[in-house]
Amino acid sequence: MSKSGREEDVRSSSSQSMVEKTLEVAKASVFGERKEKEMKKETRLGISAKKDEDFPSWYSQVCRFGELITLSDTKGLYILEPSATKIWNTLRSYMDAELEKLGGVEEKKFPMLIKRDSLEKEKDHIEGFKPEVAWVTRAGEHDLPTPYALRPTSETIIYPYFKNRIRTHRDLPMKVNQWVNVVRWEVSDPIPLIRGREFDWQEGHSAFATKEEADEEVLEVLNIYSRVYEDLLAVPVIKGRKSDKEKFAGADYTTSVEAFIPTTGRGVQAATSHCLGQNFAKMFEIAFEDKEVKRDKKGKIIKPMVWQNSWGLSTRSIGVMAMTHGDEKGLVLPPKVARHQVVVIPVPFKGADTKRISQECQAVKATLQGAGVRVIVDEQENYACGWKYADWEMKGVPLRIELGPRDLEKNQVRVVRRDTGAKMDVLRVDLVEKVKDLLEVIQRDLYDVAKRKLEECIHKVETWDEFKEALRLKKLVLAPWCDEVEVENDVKENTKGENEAGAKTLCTPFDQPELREDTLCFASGKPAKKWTYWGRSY
Ligand code: 87F
Repeated sequence: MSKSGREEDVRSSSSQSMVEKTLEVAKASVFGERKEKEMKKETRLGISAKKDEDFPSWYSQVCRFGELITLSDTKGLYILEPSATKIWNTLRSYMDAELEKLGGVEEKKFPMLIKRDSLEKEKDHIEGFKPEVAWVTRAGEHDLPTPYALRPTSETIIYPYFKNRIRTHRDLPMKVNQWVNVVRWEVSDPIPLIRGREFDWQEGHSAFATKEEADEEVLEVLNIYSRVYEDLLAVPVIKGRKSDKEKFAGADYTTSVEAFIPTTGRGVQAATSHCLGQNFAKMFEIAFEDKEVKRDKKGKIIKPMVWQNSWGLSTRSIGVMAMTHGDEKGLVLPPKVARHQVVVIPVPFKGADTKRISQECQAVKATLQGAGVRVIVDEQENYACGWKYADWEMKGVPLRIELGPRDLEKNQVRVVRRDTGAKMDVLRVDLVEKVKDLLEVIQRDLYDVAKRKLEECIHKVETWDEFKEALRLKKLVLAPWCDEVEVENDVKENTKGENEAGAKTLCTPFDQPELREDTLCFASGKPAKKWTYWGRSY
């Protein structure tokens, strides 16, 4: 019997194929930032790093061998492979439909180059981000008369457009969304999909006549983000509000969905929805003539400023998904976003009617495809079945169907779940129903398992000692806080590790546990105002 307990496969794994694959890795690595030593022990044969021993290497291998990304010749720039683009396109379609329901959101596309003067017009919010801005300074042989920034975000190109387009209350609300790539020249070590120098995102920007409308939209969009994570990526998130220290500098307040990676004990900001108040409206002079025209003493029409929001979700979401569900064998894809939901693998052995097996595999494919399942058959002849099983497991395909001579005899197939490894024989007549059912079960189970792990990680503490201990245990710490920035700074300083940044506030969850009146801040001893999540973060 083979390792999988199935009929023996006569085609031994060809040594040529292994060499080929190893070479592939070597080639790919030339274009990467990885150290040579690291490269040597790594082959394409499997994930060699352990999730709970060396998470960074494990994660990098999962992203590359799972074929989400390929490294390019520049640090922090990645090639998105079909598995990742499929996920991104799925999120995009879902978001577009949700934004359509929200109403009035127009998809547009703004230029990717921003004149220096435009970018710097608005100094306050850009100040802290300046080191990350990348510039285009030459065209051909000549220096450009003015440098252009590669957009790191598009406020400075969209808000001048808002100023021109918004004249009266009839032009409001104005809501635009664009799906584009942005460049932020990070100096810290890149992490595939989580922190790179270029990434894809959608950025939404809206303007309203009233603060109430803006406030309402902030939460509506946050709820869409939460559903993208929970319903599509099967990743549980926490909705809440950022502290004043952690909010976007240009915003009145920032809300976010936060995810947590139990293995590393780090939080990760999964998407943000900002209420910008009238901050940008004042800077960019975005004002409108109201329904009831009011005039000043000199008879001049008073034009109120608009109320603005902005919101963004990026390809970081794919990285959070990979970190959440991936295991020792590689990537685990939730069925709703998987490019291939099912892989069919022929399992012939000596003397078997390989042609018939192949035909049946194609028939299974056709049946499932007809039922709307995304399915592929792996008929490569130079790889053994066992090798193929491991390869598709690495790529995270939710279900594997094995089909050999004994299955043919019994009119059945062997179905194997990627997430649990559970195997079952399914009669061909029941196949469509069973596969569809299993895909739904896997989607739900991935979420439930991740949700349970997240809940197990949450530690509610009330004292500094408890806080330190919870942090040491890599927990997501929920603590009563006085809401003072000095305390946040102190906590960060006092939790700095040798090689790791200190803990910070992740968010103040909307879902607040009861706060007894006499509850004190875990760090300052002053009266606590709220329960807030703290942790190290990405
Ligand atoms: C990096 C360089 C320059 C983040 C930057 O979150 C500017 C920035 O403004 C910058 N990194 N930000 C904040 C982005 C805020 C906001 N923009 C629209 C979003 C959602 C989409």
